[in-house]
Amino acid sequence: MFDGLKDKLGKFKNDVESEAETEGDDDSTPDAGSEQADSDDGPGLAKKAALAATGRTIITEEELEAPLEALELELLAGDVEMGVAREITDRIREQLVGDTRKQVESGEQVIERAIGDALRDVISVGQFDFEGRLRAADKPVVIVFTGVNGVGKTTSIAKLSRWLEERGLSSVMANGDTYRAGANEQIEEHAEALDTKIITHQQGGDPAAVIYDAVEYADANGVDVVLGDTAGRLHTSNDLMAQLGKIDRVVDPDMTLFVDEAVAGQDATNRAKEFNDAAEIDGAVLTKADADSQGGAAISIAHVTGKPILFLGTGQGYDDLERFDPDEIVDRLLRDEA
Ligand SMILES: Nc1nc2c(ncn2[C@@H]2O[C@H](COP(=O)(O)OP(=O)(O)OP(=O)(O)O)[C@@H](O)[C@H]2O)c(=O)[nH]1
Ligand SMILES: [Mg+2]
Repeated sequence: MFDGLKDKLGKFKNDVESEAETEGDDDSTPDAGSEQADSDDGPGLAKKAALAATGRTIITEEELEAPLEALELELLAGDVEMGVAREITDRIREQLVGDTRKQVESGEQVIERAIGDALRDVISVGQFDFEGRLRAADKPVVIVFTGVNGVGKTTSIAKLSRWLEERGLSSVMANGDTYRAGANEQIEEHAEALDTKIITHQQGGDPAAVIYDAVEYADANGVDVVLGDTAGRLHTSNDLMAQLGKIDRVVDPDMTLFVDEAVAGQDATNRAKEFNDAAEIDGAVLTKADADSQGGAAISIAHVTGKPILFLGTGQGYDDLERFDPDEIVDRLLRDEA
């Protein structure tokens, strides 16, 4: 997961190092040859950064310019949204240039922390305690899932039903996808496998009505959470997008979660924005992260929409759902082993 992105960040660290060494060559040479070998190159940026940590020297903007520009291009090539790539490099620059630090740490640590802080700031926008919010809310909590075709909405609902059950919260699924032939059978299969109650209407029915029925069922039976599926639709289809607005008004869900696949990269980021405009979302589920090396959508969606990524889909099984934890993601991206 996100291995390509990880490589890019590793490359940036190396670039900063070699850039600093080249800069070092331009300096007037210290007492020729009498010192240890590494003094020939002048202090590497890692060393400078370490000195910066003690407040003794500072990293200059010039030294960072080329590596940061390369990083920005790499991020863009990795489908990170333009504003987000800029934000990340700006933050790294801000943190590294001219900063004086009290704690003693290695230069590599200083650089790594600057990258980590920049990423964390960008991807943790809007994060909230999903489970805590569910527990605190009046029951049933109604969650509606939106997104384009085939991205994993129905699968994510099934996974979330399992996730909730493991935490002692009961759920009922509602098949608001009254559009696609076979949608009822598909979700019924999941419901059976998971032993979860499912409410369906016949094909062509009103999606809002199905979800509404499920809310009544949950009310009457003390079920904690209603998981409302919707038909996949293109964000460019005005009618279908307007229908989402109608579901929103009729059902008045506690949460609307936008689902998209990580592999869609920049497209997923753009669609998140469009769906948020049609029926305001509270967060996103990013599926197929197991197949995505770029990480562009994972890095961009929260910053662009102001709404957090709440879950990652990491496979086709019911247990392949992870809470999106910004700290853990950043750790994973900066960890050294391959
Ligand atoms: N590898 C992988 N596959 C996934 C993941 N989530 C869903 N899928 C697969 O993606 C395909 C589509 O999933 P669905 O849940 O049917 O997608 P949908 O958004 O409900 O599709 P429509 O209802 O047609 O719009 C299925 O084959 C799923 O098994 C994931 O996290 N990883
Ligand atoms: Mg579906």
